[in-house]
Amino acid sequence: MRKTMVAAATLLLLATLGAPFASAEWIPLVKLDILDDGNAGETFVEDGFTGWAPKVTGDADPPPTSTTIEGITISFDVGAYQQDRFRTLPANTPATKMYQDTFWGRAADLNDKGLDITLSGLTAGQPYLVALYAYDYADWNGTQSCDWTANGEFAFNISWYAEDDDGLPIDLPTSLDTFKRTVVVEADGNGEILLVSSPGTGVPSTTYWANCSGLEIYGVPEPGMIVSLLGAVFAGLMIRRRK
Ligand SMILES: [Ca+2]
Ligand SMILES: [Ca+2]
Repeated sequence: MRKTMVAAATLLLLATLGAPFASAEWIPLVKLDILDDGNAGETFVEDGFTGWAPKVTGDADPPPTSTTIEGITISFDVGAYQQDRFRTLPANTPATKMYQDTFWGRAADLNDKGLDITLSGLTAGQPYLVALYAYDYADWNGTQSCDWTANGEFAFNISWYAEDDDGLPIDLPTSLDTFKRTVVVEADGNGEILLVSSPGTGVPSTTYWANCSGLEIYGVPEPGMIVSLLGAVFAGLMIRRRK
């Protein structure tokens, strides 16, 4: 009887301890600053991030370009054309190193696909927090707006007001988070998360480009870590009983 009560109390304690690990404790797995391949040295990489300059070709409909970090592969697939850009931001702009360089994917006419991002090598069914950074002040007259889905569900919109002919930016980042959006999504049965871009309100699909300036992936602790923690708590309880 007493053993049963101890076991029940232990299970309750374990469930209580385990709960925060299921939802709140995000562990950074990948922190990626997208670079322009003509400006790809360490000096261009945002503090705390890994730099990656995706391969850019002038070819129409090029194959996806990818990198693998800590076993997670990040792959960029464009609708028709790809470009990278390096923009000089005004002096003292916050998070300049993150936002001055970006990768773009352009749709073919009548094709909504600008840039799609596949994250693979994840654990099937596990939740991940994904953060996307996107900004680039030039090339657009008016609002640049992009909607993103994650594994088929709407994730977020990223938009800003771009330069209007004088070459000077209007919207500027005021912190690292200004043009960062996040979503929590479960990896599918293949351990993948697919981020798909489409034109936001007011952006015609025929002139549409989507971009990525940086990317972060956070995961929860593996189940094995929670089991180890719970085992330690259980062992502690048994030691206390023996005293
Ligand atoms: Ca950078
Ligand atoms: Ca960047």
